[in-house]
Amino acid sequence: LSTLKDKRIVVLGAGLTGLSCARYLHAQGLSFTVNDSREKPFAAGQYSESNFQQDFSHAKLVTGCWCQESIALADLIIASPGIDLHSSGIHSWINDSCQVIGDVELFCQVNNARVNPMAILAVTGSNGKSTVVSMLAYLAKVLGENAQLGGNIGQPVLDLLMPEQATDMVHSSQPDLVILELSSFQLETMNSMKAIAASVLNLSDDHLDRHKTMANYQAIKQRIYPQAKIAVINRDDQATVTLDSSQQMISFGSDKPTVGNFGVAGEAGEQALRFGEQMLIPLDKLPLAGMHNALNYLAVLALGYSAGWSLSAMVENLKGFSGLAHRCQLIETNDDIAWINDSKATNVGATLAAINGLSQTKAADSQLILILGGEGKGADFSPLSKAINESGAQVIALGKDGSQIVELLGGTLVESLDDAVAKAHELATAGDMVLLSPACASIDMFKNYMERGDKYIALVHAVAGGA
Ligand code: UMA
Ligand code: ADP
Repeated sequence: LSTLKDKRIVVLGAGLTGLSCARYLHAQGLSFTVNDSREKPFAAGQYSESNFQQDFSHAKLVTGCWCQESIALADLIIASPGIDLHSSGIHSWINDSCQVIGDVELFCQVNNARVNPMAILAVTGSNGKSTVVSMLAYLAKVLGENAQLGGNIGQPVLDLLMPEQATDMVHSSQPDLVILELSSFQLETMNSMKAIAASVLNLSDDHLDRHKTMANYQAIKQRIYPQAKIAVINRDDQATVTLDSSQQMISFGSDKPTVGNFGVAGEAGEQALRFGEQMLIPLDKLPLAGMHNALNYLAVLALGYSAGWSLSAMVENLKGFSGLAHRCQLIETNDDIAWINDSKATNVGATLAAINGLSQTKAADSQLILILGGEGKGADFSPLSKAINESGAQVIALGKDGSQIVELLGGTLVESLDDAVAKAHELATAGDMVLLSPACASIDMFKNYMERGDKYIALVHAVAGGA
């Protein structure tokens, strides 16, 4: 890090990422500026400007606008992933010799320079990232690996380099292996990762408000492969295949696998995960339902296998991971209606997976009531129409893009989540399923998808009883 000494460093954003950068740079004895364009960047009650100055005595904090002077003079800019340098107008101020990176790129550069770099397994994709990395972390723990999660899942990676600085007290020692969840925003500024294996799980329309075209979004996701030894690709989704045909590859998919690859085989109702000819475990013995979760299990096995973990030990322990909250989660109620919270379905691909996966689990003569809507991030909702027609789902839509959804897919437009649950309660009878799987981000009405999911659970309990 001697190369950072005397450099003018600017950290853009003072959220989770920006503060982790500040902690790291401060621990190295470096001076830097943190610039956040919002008047009050810190969540009320959690942190304050005076805390900032106390914690980071050599740092300058600029809030309320982008600081053109600092940005124009910077030698190194560490940008938080949520900041779009192009649409914020910052880009034109950056001088030609300035390096622009993100926190994960800085982490990789520092890690590569260590005597014993931490090994990395990296996962990206439009959907299933958090499920896959959490399952990997669960297996790593059971198998006795010294591994930790980092990245987009909510654990800024730089904190993993200095466990003694971590605010959450979880990281008491440095891991040997980091399981990285990477967003397209993070991959945009990365090129130094040296992962054992990496996967683009799948690709569907998301974040096009920032990336503009699917081709651009796909190219950014594909940046993960040249930064990994083994590419773990999804045979069902051509867009996930590495462009370097000479790269070592392991594939997974919903069809029968060839030798050395992962897949699914067997008659309907008797399907099982497979590794080549080897039957691993029947799907109905696994807690997470739906073909999308079968693919998630296979991706986990392929990544763990790439890291040299025992296949039989992984398979034996798959049942112990019961999934994450807000992903196709059944709410306990006192009525005979299956109320499902899939608030994390913030894009069309996730909602399609929920409709296709869950409609198989309900009785044929029962109805599916689907709550959609929120901030659509520029997505095209028309791919939902086939699944909605085939499942006979009745749509209730809300939020910023609710009217666009009703215009395209039919259904009832409501004002709020309260109204959506009230309407669903009015329509549903015993045996039916009510699925909140919005295909949209929540930020037009809620702080985040967790707040939306928690509110839904509370509203459901109010009308249907239960915990
Ligand atoms: N900011 C500005 N001006 C702007 C926009 C933002 O100053 O125009 C400031 C905000 O005031 C705030 C800071 O930037 O202080 C926030 O930066 P950020 O949006 O990058 O968020 P962080 O808190 O640093 O969290 C980021 C990821 N957020 C995004 O990519 C939007 C988190 O992923 C991630 O967990 C965290 O780093 C740790 O790595 C969240 C996410 O929504 C979960 N990710 C997207 C997704 O999963 O779809 C990509
Ligand atoms: P991410 O971290 O990529 O957002 P999550 O595991 O949090 O992924 O799941 C987000 C949403 O995507 C949930 O609604 C979940 O049910 C759905 N999902 C999970 N895995 C897949 C998959 N392989 N394909 C499509 N949708 C999926």
